[in-house]
Amino acid sequence: MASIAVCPGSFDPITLGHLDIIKRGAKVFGQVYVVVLNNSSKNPLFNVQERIDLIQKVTKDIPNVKVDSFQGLLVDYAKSVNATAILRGLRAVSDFEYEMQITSMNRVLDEEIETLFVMTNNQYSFLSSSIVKEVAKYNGDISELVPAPVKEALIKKFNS
Ligand code: COD
Repeated sequence: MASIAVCPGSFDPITLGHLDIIKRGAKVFGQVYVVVLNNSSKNPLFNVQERIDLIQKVTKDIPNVKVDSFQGLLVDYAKSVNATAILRGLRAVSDFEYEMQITSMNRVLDEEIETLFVMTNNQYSFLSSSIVKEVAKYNGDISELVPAPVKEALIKKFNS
């Protein structure tokens, strides 16, 4: 049976940092479900369908990646697709406390699910969706930060 991982996030929008984690995860797991979930502390710019469409566009060449969304607990989604792992990225020490908190919570909710971390690629260590949105909002160049379809969508969003 193929090993199945869930790669959860807000992906508002997906950046080259996210994509790098997804690609590396897809080399390790038989199947990776990239799932858009609600982070109650964030106020998204893109709606769920827009975020899904962008992720689908930029992962279409990775055969073992599926894109989905879920309203509810991550562990419930993971169970529904028979995933045994949650795949997350780590950028810096500043990520650690937050990641440790949600990892521990998810383990309390479901002790069977294992969270695995992929260390960011150095070139993306400073990159976040929030930074990208900030730069795009003031017409800065984001070509090196996001895939082309995401750049287009951000320009459209801030100019409509
Ligand atoms: N390099 C490497 N990794 C990166 C980079 C980068 N440049 N940028 C982001 N990442 C990683 C992040 O560290 C994270 O691991 C992942 O990519 C996704 O990041 P975000 O910011 O898009 O997603 P988050 O952190 O907002 O996702 C939080 C969830 C939506 C997963 C969480 O809130 C959740 O599970 N919600 C559902 C409800 C639930 O189950 N709650 C209980 C657990 S708290």
